[in-house]
Formats: sequence, C-alpha cells, structure tokens
Amino acid sequence: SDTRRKLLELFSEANGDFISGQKISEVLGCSRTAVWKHIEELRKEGFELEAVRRLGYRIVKTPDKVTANEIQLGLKTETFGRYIHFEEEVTSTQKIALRLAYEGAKEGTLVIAEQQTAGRGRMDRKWFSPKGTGIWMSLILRPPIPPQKAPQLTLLTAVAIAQAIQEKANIVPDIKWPNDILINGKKCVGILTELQADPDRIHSVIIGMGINVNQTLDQFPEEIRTIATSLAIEKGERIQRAQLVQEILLRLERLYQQYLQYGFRPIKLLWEGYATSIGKEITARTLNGTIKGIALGITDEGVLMLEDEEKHIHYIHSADIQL
Ligand code: BTX
Repeated sequence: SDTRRKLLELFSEANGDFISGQKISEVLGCSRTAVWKHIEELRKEGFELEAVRRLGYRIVKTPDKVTANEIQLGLKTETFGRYIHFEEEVTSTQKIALRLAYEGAKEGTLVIAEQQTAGRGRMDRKWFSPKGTGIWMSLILRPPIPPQKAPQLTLLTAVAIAQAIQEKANIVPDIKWPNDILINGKKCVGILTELQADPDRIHSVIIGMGINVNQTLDQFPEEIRTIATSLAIEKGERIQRAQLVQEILLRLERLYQQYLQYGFRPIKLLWEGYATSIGKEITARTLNGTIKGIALGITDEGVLMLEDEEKHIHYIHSADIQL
C-alpha cells in the first residue's frame, strides 16, 4: 500500500536510527494505532523492530527475503520497482508479469518470487529456481521503440546486472552474447526477454532475470552442477538478495533512460567492456545451422558479427553460443 511504502521510505531515510511514533503518524497522515498496526505487519514478515518509549521505532534486522517491503526499504529508483508483486511460490514470474502487463500494469512493475516451480529459459528450456537462494524476477517495460529493437534490451539488462554484481559482490563477470552472465566460465545469470507487440508497436516487454545468488554447489541439480555457479560460491560469502535487487533496478533504470535518450551506442560501449568472448573463436548454433568463427563484436543494433573460416561475415540475431 501507499502508506506502507511511505513508512519504508521513512525507515530508509532514518538509516537505522529511531523515528518517533509522532513523526510517523504525521508523515503518513494516520493515527498512532494505525502506525502500530503497520509495524506489527512488518514484524510478522520477519522484520525485527525495536520500540523504545519517547524515541520511537527503528529497524534492527531485515528478514533476508525478497518481499516488496524489503526491496522497497532503501530503493533509490524513480519508477522501477515502485510497484512490486511478490509471491512466495509461483510457476514462473514471466507468466504473472505477462498477465499484469495485459491488465495494464505500469512500466517498471516488478514481479518477484522466492521460488519458481516452472521457471523457463529460452526455447522452453528449464530454469532451476530453488527457494530462497536466488533472484527470480520479471520487469515490465513499455518502451517506445520499434519491435525489432527489443533484443537490445536483453543486452542492456545484462550490462545492468553485470554492473550490480560488480558493485555488490566485487566480482567482474563476463557477458556472453546474448543473454548469459558467466563467472569463471560458469553460468550465474540468465535473461529472458519476451515481447508483446503488433508489427509496428510494442505493447510490453517482459524482462525475466534469473540470478544464482546464495546456492551452494550441492544445491544445484546434477545436470547443471558443472556448468552453473552462484555469487556466493564465487565470492565465498552470502549476499543480501534484496540489496542486489535494489542495485539492479537502479542500474537498469539509469541505462534505460540513457537508452531512450541516446540510443544503443552508449550501452554498446559498456556491453563490450564486459564481453570477453569478442575476438575469440566461438560456435553459434542457430535455427538455420551451426557456424564456427571469430566473434568480431556486435553492431550498433546489437547483432552479433561472426567471421567464418572463409572470412565471410555472418550477422546473427539469435543463437546459442559455445565458447
Ligand atoms: P537459457 O535458455 O539461455 O538457459 C537455460 C539453460 O541453462 C538450461 O537448459 C540449463 O542448462 C541451464 N540452467 C537452468 N537453470 C539454471 C540455473 N539456475 N543456473 C545456471 N544455469 C541454469 C536463460 O535461458 C534465461 C533464464 C531466465 C530465467 C528467469 S527467472 C525469472 C523469469 N521467470 C522465468 O520463468 N524465467 C525468467
């Protein structure tokens, strides 16, 4: 609710200090009893709040979940994540975001869950999304761009997540075109961009992001144990998921504003900074066959350029890449 959001904003500004009940009820425009009810709600969700007479309330501990309340506590964005739809367990956050978008949800609406029972990758592949360990979320965008440019948003998202990982985990990850983020050669992040559009107009783009954060190696299913990793495995310590979500949303919002104003160029430069496969030999499996060659880079449109043995350049719009 709006009141809850204001309350969390107050607590973020207080930064761990006390806020008096009087001040809270003034800012929120509600009674002291109503304030107390909101505080009780937060406690039920796992927040630890200290209440001291004459000083008021302060947050001592957050529950380490990815609920709307926890993400909004300290969120610095203007629109991204200002409305959050949280659920403990969903089939796929993409599915819910798609429904909300269809019902008219605003740009920046975020769907996030502790667990997905049917998380999806590209081409209906499975995305493992175990409870309480990762970030499984979908963001609704309504960009005023032609539909054929939508794949650029995947690259933009990869940059935002890479920046956030660098900031919060102190690891510089690799971006693998088009939609993976790797650390030490293993997959840590997957991005799935889905488009609802007429031939000439986008209705909405749903950006699905799956980030392995706190899994230990044995928490990965056997079939991906050798190809996947988590931030905690690579860094050697746990990371607070809600804070990482806040950082990702902030970076995403900034890059998106830049993108709408200046186009893909500035994003491309940032992207290249993280793309280690450029200049190396890769194999691209496309719907029309497999091509082996040197990855030359991406075009100003975000299309991958691949030079084969006969020095012929292929422009690849979508493929699976093997390094
Ligand atoms: P992708 O098709 O590039 O990758 C899927 C492949 O990645 C799988 O076939 C498997 O080999 C491997 N894989 C599956 N789960 C994991 C994992 N947890 N970590 C590392 N590798 C894995 C990538 O698709 C796009 C994934 C997007 C996931 C988000 S989560 C929120 C949103 N909801 C939803 O259902 N999907 C998106």
